[in-house]
Amino acid sequence: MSLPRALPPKTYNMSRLLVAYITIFAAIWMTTYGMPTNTARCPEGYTDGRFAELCFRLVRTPLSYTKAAATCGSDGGKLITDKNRAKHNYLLKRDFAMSYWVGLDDLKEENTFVWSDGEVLGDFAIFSESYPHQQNADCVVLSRLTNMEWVPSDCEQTFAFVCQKELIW
Ligand SMILES: [Ca+2]
Repeated sequence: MSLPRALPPKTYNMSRLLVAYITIFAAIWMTTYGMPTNTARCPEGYTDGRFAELCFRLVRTPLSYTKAAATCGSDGGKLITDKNRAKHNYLLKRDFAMSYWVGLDDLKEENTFVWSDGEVLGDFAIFSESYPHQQNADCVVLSRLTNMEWVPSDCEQTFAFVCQKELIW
């Protein structure tokens, strides 16, 4: 009486062969297409994607706030937000333009500032003290004149602006 073998030698060879095939396939794939994890990309016309999975589009043509917001909206973007210290430091490093609109205004209700994504202004607010808020200044500029602090401005004035959109995964 002979004992049954636990694993026939043929099966072992087959699995080794399979591993070899997969390794070769993966090597060819990565040489051709790069690492498979690197799939995120910015929407057309937008770049970066390094901060909080956001991509940006600088428009140097000065426009009024409403026209700037509409321009961003035309491809599904929104005027850039500046909601916390980390984002603000990032914007300083990017150095987009001399001065530009951010998506923050109190057009609907005086002194209730709302971001371009609908969120009401939180604790992080860096309005420049050298420009006291006036009632007709309903829109906000990141201004080089105040070391890139926020200056409430007449929305009909024209400034460059930055649109933002999320990375595509
Ligand atoms: Ca106002």
